[in-house]
Amino acid sequence: MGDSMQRHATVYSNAKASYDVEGIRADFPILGRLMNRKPLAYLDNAATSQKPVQVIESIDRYYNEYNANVYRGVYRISEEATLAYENARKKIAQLINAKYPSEIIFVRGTTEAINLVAHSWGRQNIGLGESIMITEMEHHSNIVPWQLLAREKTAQLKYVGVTDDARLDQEDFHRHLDNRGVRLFAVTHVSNVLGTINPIREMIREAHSHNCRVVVDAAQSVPHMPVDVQDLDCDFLAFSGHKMCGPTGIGVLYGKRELLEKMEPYQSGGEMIREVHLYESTYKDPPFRFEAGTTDIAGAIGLGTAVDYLSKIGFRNVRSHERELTSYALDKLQRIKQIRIFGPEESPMRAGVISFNLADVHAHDMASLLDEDGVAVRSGHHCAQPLMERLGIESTTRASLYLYNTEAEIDRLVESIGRAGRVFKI
Ligand code: C6P
Repeated sequence: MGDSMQRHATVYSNAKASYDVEGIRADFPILGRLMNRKPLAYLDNAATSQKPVQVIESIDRYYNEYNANVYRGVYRISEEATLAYENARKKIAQLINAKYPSEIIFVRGTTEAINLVAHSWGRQNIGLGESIMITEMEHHSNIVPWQLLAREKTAQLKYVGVTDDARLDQEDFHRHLDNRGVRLFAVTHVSNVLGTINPIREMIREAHSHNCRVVVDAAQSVPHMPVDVQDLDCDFLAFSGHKMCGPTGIGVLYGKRELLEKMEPYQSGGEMIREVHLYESTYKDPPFRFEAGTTDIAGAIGLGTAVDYLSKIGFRNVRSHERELTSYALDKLQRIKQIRIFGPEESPMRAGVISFNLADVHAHDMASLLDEDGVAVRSGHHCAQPLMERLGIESTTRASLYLYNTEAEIDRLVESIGRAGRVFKI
């Protein structure tokens, strides 16, 4: 082993030694629940994550101690609420290394963030005959808004295909860009079905050299690994709080300041205006221009606490833990007869999302049998029907991992799939 590899191995094993998964689990009350007298093995983290007691208590504290609307009151608890809300924005800016907190817009989740870009930037910048490029591995949230925009503007949708080894087809990508007229590329950082981590940094650079802006769907990346928007140089990036230990109903759109400043509002109403007259209004600067009405104050504060919680553990450690568990799971699952596992081989470019089918057992039947053993996984098309079509299937069963999962839970998943195989006589 060369010197540099030895150094890497030492650093990695130190991180492993200090990763206290049992301590982390103790922070999540729900993980103590019994299902059919078996402990809950929660393996549906791509759908939503569980919440640590620190986040639950911080939301509780807001409602118990300083519940008030933000920006609107000069009294003490309203000022406390405003401060906590704006602190959450700063924490998120720091988390993804945004240049300014004003580049962070609170929205309901990834879906709303992408819709905001489509309705505002998209309507202003996509014209007749121009193209929007997306990929075959997108979630419906990163497909349907672009279909609607393309129809409205008589623009074209171009798809980057998925290769047989579950990666984005780089030839398609370059061909579409070289054909000119592609104004926007909307791409997922991590596939919620395949677990593929896409090489978006390089793709963003290439898109920019063709005068094409890039929206990154980071719903499955920001919760699991370090993400740096300045390093990526993406124009927009969207993610959801509920997939990263935060509450539901809150998410984030990051946008470069110079783009946000030129964008029209998405929704309109209270607190996004500067002045309203009978027939016209002027708007505040971002982010307030895009946060009309009373926002999810408790949600933003809870998400801020989730960011504190995950940052204390360290996103590099979370990623290492998940990578190790994924490789453990793939190794065990591959030994099951007649199993088809989707996604790339274990590699630095694979996240902790493992979709599979066992012979011709329907994914819902598989998930129901696993549930009898207390193993919670998702089954279905995972809101990615074009990808299902590409794979020639209707559905998969999907196990998705997070910071609190253990090898023992993977063992239970594998045993339970074995039991399902016996039930279906495979
Ligand atoms: N995927 C899953 O089980 P929202 O619902 O707005 O928080 O996130 C939408 C979304 C967008 N992009 C990707 C890549 C996603 O995975 C999701 C949510 C969940 O896979 C629920 S369908």
